[in-house]
Amino acid sequence: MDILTIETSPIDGQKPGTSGLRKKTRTFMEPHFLENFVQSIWTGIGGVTGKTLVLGGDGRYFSDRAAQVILRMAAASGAAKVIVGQNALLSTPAASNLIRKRKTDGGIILSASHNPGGPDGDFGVKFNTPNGGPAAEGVTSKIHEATKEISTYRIMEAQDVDLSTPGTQSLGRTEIEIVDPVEDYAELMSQIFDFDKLRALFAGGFTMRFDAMHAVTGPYAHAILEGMLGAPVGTVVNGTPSPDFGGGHPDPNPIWAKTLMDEMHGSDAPDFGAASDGDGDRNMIVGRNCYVTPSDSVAVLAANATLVPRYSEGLAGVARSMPTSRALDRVALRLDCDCYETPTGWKFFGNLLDAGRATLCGEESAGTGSDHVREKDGLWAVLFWLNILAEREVSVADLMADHWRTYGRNYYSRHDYEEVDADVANALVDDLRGKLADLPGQTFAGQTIEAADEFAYDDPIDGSRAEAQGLRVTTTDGGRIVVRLSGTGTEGATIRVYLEKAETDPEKLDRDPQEALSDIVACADALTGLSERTGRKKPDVIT
Ligand code: G16
Repeated sequence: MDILTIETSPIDGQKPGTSGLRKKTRTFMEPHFLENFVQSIWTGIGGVTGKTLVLGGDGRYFSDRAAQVILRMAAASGAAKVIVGQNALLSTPAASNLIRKRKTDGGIILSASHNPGGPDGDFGVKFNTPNGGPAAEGVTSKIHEATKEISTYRIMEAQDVDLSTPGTQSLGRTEIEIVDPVEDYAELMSQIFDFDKLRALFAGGFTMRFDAMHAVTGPYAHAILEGMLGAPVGTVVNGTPSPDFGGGHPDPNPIWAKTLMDEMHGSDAPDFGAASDGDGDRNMIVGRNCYVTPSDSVAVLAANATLVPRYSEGLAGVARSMPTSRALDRVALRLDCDCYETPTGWKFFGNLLDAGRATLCGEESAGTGSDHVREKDGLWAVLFWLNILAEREVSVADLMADHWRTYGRNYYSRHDYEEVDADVANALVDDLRGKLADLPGQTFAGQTIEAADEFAYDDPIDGSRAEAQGLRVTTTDGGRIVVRLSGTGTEGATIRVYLEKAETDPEKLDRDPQEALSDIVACADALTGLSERTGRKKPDVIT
């Protein structure tokens, strides 16, 4: 088979963001766009000659074409082997597991996570390193540098590889192994959790709804929840992956998973509800009339971890991204274990997990995970909750009430302003940055500022430093405001305002979060001038 060397030139805008390169699908479909980036990945990781890679994704529109291109480019550059999920499907945590389990040299995940798919939606390409985690900044910056210097790429001239059936094929001298996407992942879950206990839970009449949002977790949830654990058929809804996620927005939060939220707040609500996103790494947890914020969720998992077989000996440490609420810190204090604060982006947890410093990690953006893989893991979080509920025999609402009584409550919400003019958004952040030093002691909307800074992170393992990771302001009565721009959006800028208020008064633990946070919301607006500058009266998304 011929190997073609195609002339190309650098294309602007190929800088990986919070999680790989995310763009409009149509941008990825432009001539050379995908090929330039993939060749730059090869360059950034020192070539793929003789290497073994994993390839898969969430099945969104264009994944099938992209997978064929990547296989032909891997073969043209001398890869020894590519392990591909059947039909190019692999959830992000399943890909991470395969990369680790098969001791490969890394892998490529095709996904734009929770962003909508389809020709007018979003697409993404992410490289994960041999530890199974998203490439750290040292690697992504080499990839970015390569995109700025590229002049040719290599691709094999060949027919499509049939990815529809597990088995082994060859492409030139490269072996292509097509694997069942679910099998290895399901086995891993059965080693972590008490599956006998979970089977008994469902056999006893426990009811659940899992909304796979027409995304990649459907086959995993069908196989594990309904297959291995005996939950009734119908427990998993929207369980067949579709290239445009059924026309929906596969983001598991109260806005986009509204059908599930309505069901969980209805008169016939199941005992437990959950959802996951496009590529299966995010999760939403909801009990009967009780939505659990992602920040609370990771705190609950940490507090109850020893009930799960894999974590029965306790946790080495825990970690959360900076904007995530400090509910986890309260638990870590009681457990007497370290609690690390990292920048937004799962890649920052990798070193802590590899070094055994942290066992559990979590983010406000609906991500929780542990050292079992190097990605956040939606279905794992759901099984963790089920294991806790099976052991403690309480409802989600009672579990949360007990948690807050024990540890106090961190009221929390994130307000997103999407597709804001980039200049307006940058000016807002720059202006706030400029006045941080003078804020302490000043009062905004009745709230006195205690401290204000811009977050920077010094990685305790490799000593690398990440700067400009979000502006944070605390108030004298336990409030916190964080402002940063999203690194995953594909249109204009998304301003994220993270709002938090600590509460330990037992009489005040049961308030509506937006109401409990109203003073902090007003303070954030007075501080940033957000509503006036953007002309927005309210956020596009509240989580
Ligand atoms: C990615 C990252 C997460 C991050 C999230 C939101 O998740 O892996 O660490 O919290 O994006 O990032 P931002 O606030 O910059 O938009 P995912 O699920 O989108 O891959």
